[in-house]
Amino acid sequence: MKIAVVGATGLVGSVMLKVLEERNFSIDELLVVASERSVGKTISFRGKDYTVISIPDAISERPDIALFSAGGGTSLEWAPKFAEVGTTVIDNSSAWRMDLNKKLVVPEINAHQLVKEDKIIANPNCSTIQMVMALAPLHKAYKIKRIVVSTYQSVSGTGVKAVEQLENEIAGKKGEMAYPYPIHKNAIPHCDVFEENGYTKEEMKLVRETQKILDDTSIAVTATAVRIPTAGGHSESVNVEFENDFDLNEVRKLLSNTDGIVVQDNLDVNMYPMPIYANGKDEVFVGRIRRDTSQPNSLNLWIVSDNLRKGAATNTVQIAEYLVSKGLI
Ligand code: A2P
Ligand code: 11C
Repeated sequence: MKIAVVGATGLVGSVMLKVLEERNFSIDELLVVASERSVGKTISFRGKDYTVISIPDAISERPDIALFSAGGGTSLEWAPKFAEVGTTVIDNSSAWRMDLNKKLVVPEINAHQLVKEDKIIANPNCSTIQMVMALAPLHKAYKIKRIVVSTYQSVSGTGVKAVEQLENEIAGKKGEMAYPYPIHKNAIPHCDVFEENGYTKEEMKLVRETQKILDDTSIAVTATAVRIPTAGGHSESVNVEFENDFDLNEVRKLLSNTDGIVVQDNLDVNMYPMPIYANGKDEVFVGRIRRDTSQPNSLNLWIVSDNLRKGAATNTVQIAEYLVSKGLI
């Protein structure tokens, strides 16, 4: 298997390499790819140094799989060119997610839709992935009517500059600003850009991607996405109304029995998910599971996951693993 990691010098790209290493993904040849600025730099993988190459050079190598995390523009321009030479692209940007001809995949939920002909496969947004991971088994059991979600997103979701802004502010140093306001000691209700409807793009990803992944446009979703001064790991308060009533113990059992979900919910010992513990892990952590007593058939959940792992790199590598295991490459 010849694998290219496009955006290998970036935050997500470097976690992709780490995850490929940890999961022992079978690689005969690795291509590390970034912008012209980085060509010639070296990146270490499994104890060996690899030289960063450009996208055109990577395409001429015709890799079997290209894991992309190099921004939407790069992906729009270059993913089709990889596909033309027979490479299967798994793209972490927002470029292809809502394209009617592209699949938006969380392996635990809908990888079974994938076929050999899918040459550009979209990886969902981090805040969507962790939410649908917890909601998919509940949707199957009780049918979701409406979701109200508020997010508490870490600075690593924005990128290196935002991580540096937080570190500088904590250290009392001046530096470049990734956000329009200080993030240290603050909460900014503004993730990604604003759309005409008054919501941010991040909030609308939670609406549109959830409906696409759960394959049900009747699910009503409303979201508020907030940036908070955590280094890594997104948290979400999720209120969900079902068509049918549920039993809380059954909800706990369904979540506990779902691959990739860890239930952390024991109030006697103050056990609930938190980003400092979810950071660096591949699972989605769910806690504070309780009935919404203000209306029938409604549930509250607190969902936390590492946005760079299950929210990005791990999910992408899992899609690649699925393709290989099913002979779709
Ligand atoms: P580079 O480091 O050379 O700029 P992040 O998400 O952390 O900002 O990282 C973005 C990644 O995408 C980096 O690896 C970056 O490479 C890469 N990248 C950005 N623009 C391009 C481009 N036009 N062609 C190839 N790689 C790109
Ligand atoms: C954030 N979810 O934390 C974003 C980062 O659509 O892939 C990833 C943006 C995207 O701000």
